[in-house]
Amino acid sequence: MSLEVNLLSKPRFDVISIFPEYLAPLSLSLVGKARENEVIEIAVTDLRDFAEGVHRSVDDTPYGGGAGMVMSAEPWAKAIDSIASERSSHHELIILTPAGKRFNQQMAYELAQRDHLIFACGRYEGIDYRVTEHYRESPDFTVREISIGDYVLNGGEVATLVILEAVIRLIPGVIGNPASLEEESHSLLGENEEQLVEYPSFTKPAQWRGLDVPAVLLSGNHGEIARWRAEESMARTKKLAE
Ligand code: JB8
Repeated sequence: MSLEVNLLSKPRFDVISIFPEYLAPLSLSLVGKARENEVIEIAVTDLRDFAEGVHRSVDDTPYGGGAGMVMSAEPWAKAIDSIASERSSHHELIILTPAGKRFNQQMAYELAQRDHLIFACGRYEGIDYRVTEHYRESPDFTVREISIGDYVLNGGEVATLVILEAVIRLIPGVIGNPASLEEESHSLLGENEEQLVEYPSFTKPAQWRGLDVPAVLLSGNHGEIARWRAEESMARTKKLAE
């Protein structure tokens, strides 16, 4: 899998939410540093800035009945159009929903090559589906409905944090040691092309609370070490399938 360099413009990430404070972790750690170093740009937009009326309402009752509220299309379209109008590039609109395609490492590699990602974080029973339909009709947008797993969150914010962390660490210049990314990108496939889990890691001391580091790792025999790690990865992957 290739990790193409973005030569034209720095990657831009927009997040739209009614709880912008939920995205505060994007100022921390590796992602926060990448922003400070201007390798990437992230902006968080409050959906309510695009809502009308004294109450700045962003939701309404569902057609067809049922519990809960649905987020109205118009504030979303105003926010998305405003964000898109600031950039000439193609826009990848990512709508978080439990009904979306399951996020995986392959998708992280794909998204890491895009210039502009817009994350729409719904709440309540989700966003009026015509928002998805509308942007799917636009040649300026690719719309992806994504889920991070088979459980239900209260909204898309935490899922967005997960996806951004997985994507941003793959962008050239974000991680200090690209050798670890290179290793990650082609070491983790088994004989049937399945994703293998990592082998276990150990550091000093060699004995700790009666537990020894596997002797092969102290042997200095790099061929033996590589073979041991591959076997551990395969055994652990098989065990997870039980
Ligand atoms: C309302 O579990 B989730 C998820 C749940 C949500 C919304 C978005 C994503 C919006 N509930 O992936």
